[in-house]
Amino acid sequence: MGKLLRVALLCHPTVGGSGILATELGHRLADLGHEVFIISERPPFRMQDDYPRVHFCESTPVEFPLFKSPDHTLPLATRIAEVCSQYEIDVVHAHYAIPHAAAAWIARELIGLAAPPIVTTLHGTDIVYLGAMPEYRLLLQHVLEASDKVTCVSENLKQRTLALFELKKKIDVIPNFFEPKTVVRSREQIRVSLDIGDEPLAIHASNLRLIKRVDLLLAGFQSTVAEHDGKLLILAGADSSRILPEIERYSLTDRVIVIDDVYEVDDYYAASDFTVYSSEYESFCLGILEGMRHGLPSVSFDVGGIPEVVEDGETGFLVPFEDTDRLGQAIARLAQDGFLRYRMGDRAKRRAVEMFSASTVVESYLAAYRDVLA
Ligand code: GMT
Repeated sequence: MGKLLRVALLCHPTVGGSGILATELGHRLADLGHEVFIISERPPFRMQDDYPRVHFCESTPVEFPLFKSPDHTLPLATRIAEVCSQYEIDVVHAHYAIPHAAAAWIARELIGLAAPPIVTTLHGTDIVYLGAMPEYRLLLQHVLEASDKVTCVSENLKQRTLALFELKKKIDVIPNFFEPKTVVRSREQIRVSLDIGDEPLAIHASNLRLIKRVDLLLAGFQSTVAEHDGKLLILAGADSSRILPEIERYSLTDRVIVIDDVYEVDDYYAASDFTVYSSEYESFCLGILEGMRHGLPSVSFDVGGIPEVVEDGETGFLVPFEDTDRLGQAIARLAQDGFLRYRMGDRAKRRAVEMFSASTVVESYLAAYRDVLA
């Protein structure tokens, strides 16, 4: 084992894959003996309290009468520089380019020669949406080039990045990982709490942002609802009131269960039978991987990096984007066939363990750190 490192992780605290990944990476690095400093506005939602060697360093946005909205980036840059100097940080790892890679770059200017190297991990919308916006383009191009290393969570995101920016920098693909937590409540207990019996249960866990296209999810579910008795559980990592009228519009109130603010997802995956996603883009789709690790096959659109996670017909079904009839048919197929669910779910779990386990992926990040420190 190489030298133990002091790593500053920058991430969004809100519900979303980039924050989840960064936080879990922090926990795993700490398990290996490294010191981790998570710099964010508030503790990320999956950060565990009192975790040995994981320190939370708050960065406070500034409200000032002359500012139209609070300034987040400049106080963050200042905080990164302080933390780097105070704790002798070896590597700054920015998850999600805006504003984190930009703030890390400003911090490096503040620190000067003693500044630690910057590793930037791109997660998806930071490139696919923000990267395409003229307001960020030049800055993004600059901070990506200025990072000592850039990583992407899928080959698809790498190609999207290279198509948008003229980068001399090489991009490494390091996929996401997921390790389940111990299930606390049994499948039966969860099902009783949801007031359901043993009917097939599809699960969708997300922050319900527009990109998740919950409208298409409901349309797909509704299209074959007469063919099976399955239910759909939506774990909302954001205010679900926006989607409730839509559920009514599709006459699905007795078939769709929505729960807000679920942070411990494992019990719900363990009580479910397959995952369903209908996003218009996903660089990876951590939710599908979370389900796979619990032995759940998936149904989703064939977009972005999802085909790198899901083997179509083997561990899940991929259908063309916006084809809600095919989405519904795939849902019905899994809902009606317990043996198929079991067979595909078993393969999905094996694939998750083989390709997307913490041990392999955390080692790849450590190799990236060592590379920039060499
Ligand atoms: O919506 C989210 O979950 C946040 C979002 C993002 O842009 O940060 O997640 C992205 O990062 C996750 C972790 O790498 C990926 O699993 C998601 O696919 C990706 N989301 C998109 O690309 C839309």
